[in-house]
Amino acid sequence: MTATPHVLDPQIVEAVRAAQQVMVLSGAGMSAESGVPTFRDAQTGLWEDFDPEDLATPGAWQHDPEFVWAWYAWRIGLVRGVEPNLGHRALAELAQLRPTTIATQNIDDLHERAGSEVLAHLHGSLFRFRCAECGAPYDGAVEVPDKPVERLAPPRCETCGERVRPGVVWFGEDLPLAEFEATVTAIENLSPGDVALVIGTSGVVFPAAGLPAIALAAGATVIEINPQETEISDMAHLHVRAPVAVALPPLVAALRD
Ligand code: BJW
Ligand code: ZN
Repeated sequence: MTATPHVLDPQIVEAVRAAQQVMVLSGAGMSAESGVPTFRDAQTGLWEDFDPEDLATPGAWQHDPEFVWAWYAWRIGLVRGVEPNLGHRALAELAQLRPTTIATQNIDDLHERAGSEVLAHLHGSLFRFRCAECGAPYDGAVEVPDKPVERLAPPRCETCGERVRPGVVWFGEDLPLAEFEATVTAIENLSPGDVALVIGTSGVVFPAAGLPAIALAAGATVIEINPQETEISDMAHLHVRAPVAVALPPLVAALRD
């Protein structure tokens, strides 16, 4: 006998079915089943002795830009080599069934490659670069070695000749203001009966971790999809304790009927 997957908890299906708007707030767990390690997973290979929280900082870049650039180059290669998972694809289908807005903390492009439009990449993108000195965007070539290397010289800015840096948001840096404000506005515009899906985030990094509270204040039903309990679990009305590629396809399929 096949057990009914608890993701099909009728309350969850009914909540999403009744929603006029769905807001998706995704984090690293969204891409885990594509083969992208979550941020707080143990790192492997050359970076196993380093805590990503120490590498994703302006201080790490100041101290050793070639080491930090090599880490990002490796991650660019990793993401280019993987595919959106069934969870990403289900969300792209959800947008055909209900008005759906996605704001992600992820710097990968897997939502877009699954066919979703993304309102905001709150922590930037692996595929955007800018000068660390003058801030000019950099569209030139970026070398991605076949194998991980410990150090790699970042490209040089075409305007001022200084180093180009990843277009991501490190600790202590500002989020892209327009994208953050658009996200807050989209959440504030939710109405009672609408749904916020909080997917695959540990809820420890602010201000993104504060967004579910805004959805709650707007009266939306907050649904957490995460195999683990998190810092923001208490805020959610409903929980799906399953990985995204297991949780989302049956939920979206149930809406289709
Ligand atoms: C699955 C799964 C599966 C696994 N299916 N789920 C208030 C209080 C305290 C501190 C602060 C505060 N406000 C600001 C701060 C300081 C700081 C901060 O938050 N520090 C805390 C750590 C204490 N924040 C900042 O400095 C931010 N800047 C800022 O606030 O500027 C002021 C400002 C405010 C408002 C507007 C404008 C400006 C910047 C934060 C930058 C974060 N950057 C990083 C690195 C990006 C580049 C890179 O990747 O290299 O972003 S850190 C890292 O954490 C990355 C992630 O996006 C982010 C969040 O991680 P996430 O997504 O939650 O992943 P994990 O790994 O933590 O969790 C994965 C989850 O998935 C787990 O729960 C698993 O169970 C689950 N999972 N498999 C579903 N298959
Ligand atoms: Zn420059």
